[in-house]
Amino acid sequence: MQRLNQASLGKLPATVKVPGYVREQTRIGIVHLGPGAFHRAHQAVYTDDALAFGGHWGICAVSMRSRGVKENLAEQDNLYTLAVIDNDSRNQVIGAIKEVLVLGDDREQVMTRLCSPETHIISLTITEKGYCLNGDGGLDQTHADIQQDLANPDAPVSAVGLIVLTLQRRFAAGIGELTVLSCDNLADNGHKLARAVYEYAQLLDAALAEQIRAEVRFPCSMVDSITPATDDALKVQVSEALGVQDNWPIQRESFTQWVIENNFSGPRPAWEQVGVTFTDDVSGYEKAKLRILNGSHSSLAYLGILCGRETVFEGISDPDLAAFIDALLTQEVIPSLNPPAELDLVEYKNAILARYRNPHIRHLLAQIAWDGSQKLPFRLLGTVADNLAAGRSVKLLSVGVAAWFHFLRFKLADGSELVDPLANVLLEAAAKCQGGAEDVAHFLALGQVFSKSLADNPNFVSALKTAYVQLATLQETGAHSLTELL
Ligand code: CS2
Repeated sequence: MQRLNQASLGKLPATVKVPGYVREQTRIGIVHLGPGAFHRAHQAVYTDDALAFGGHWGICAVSMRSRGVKENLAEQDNLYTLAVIDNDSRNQVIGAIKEVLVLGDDREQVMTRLCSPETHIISLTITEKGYCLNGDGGLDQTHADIQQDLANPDAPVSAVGLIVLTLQRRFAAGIGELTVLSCDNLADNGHKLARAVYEYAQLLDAALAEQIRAEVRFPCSMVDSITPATDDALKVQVSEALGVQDNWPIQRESFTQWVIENNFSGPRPAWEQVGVTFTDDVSGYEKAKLRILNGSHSSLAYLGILCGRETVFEGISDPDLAAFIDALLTQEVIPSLNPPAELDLVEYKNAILARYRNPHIRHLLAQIAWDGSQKLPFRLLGTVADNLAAGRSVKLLSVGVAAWFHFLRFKLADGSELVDPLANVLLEAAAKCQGGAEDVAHFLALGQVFSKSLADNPNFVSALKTAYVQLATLQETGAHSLTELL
């Protein structure tokens, strides 16, 4: 079967949407760090649609480590298919990514792109762990990548180090204008990235740090679309629909949302023409999404796995798990939020739970369970801290955190890989557990995850211990025992 590429683009069925601009004539204006499935299903799609409104906004995608995206897209002229898997399923070929580079292999080309005067935006989806942050949201100077970069500032391996080197060279060439756009699931993502970049630059050159603070913009953004990992079934389904072989399609639900802070130092694509919301304050949208969607995702992942469920759909289809998640959001998450006037949180919560019930999407709980040490601080622990400070309940939030503890013990016993940058210390903590309430102290001692104020809070510790003991038999009793927690 012929491959999907520039030559076969004109032979696709009329039902397949193809780039609405002259791709060969479009130059690169964005460098994106971390071109995983989410970037290719979300920002690259918005940008592909926006290119129909003009401008040179082709994307140079830079993988920080893996070669997979470059190797798989190279034979397709970097074209791939977005398969929207929903009631209104459709296929769209995305052409916005013009070039894929790997930092370790193509460092010189990467720097050329980053330092080009035609590059106006650096965007990132490097996941929470890619920011090298410590427990209070600042740069973790002890992080191995940061240590490496401070010792070798001209050959950075971290996103922070690469951004600072880029800015240093752009300033030296008189190209100060640049916007750095975080598209990751962190609260205050742009501010956190700016702080990490500033703190790293200060360690190298205080004047550079000040120039970055004065001239470079780091807008916050909220991103949302459920994007399960690509599997073989998708490759077969898409290749049959297109009539050509696409070895690297991506899938997502129909719902997609991008809210970006109005804070650019130069030009940008016409994203507002294709459904992106621009606002002066992203925080209300961002916190609501992180706490309602991602907080329920993580709670459902750990509880669902302990109850033997494999996908989000299976988990939310269990009436006891669904009742628990709804109670968690209604009783403890929504009261912690102060949303924009136009955002009705009950409607928003119900719409998210309806998205979980999409029978067409096979979203693995095991994928959501990755990197819990990096996710839970933003998804559950921030809500815990706010509720404790306000005298509100943390009982159900603690169930999600305690379920993570049991999940860690399950992974230790099971011997399967724990995907988490802190896997070793997490499994060491799990190994100290005996099964009783005192186990909680071993996890709370992990300062990279739990702030001292949280770990020492008697109300939180008590709620965690109660939940931990109640969940101890969940794998045997099943989700019905969750009803006793409500
Ligand atoms: C999920 C997110 O994998 C996970 O941790 O919770 O990727 C989630 O699907 C997206 O944030 C939805 O916008």
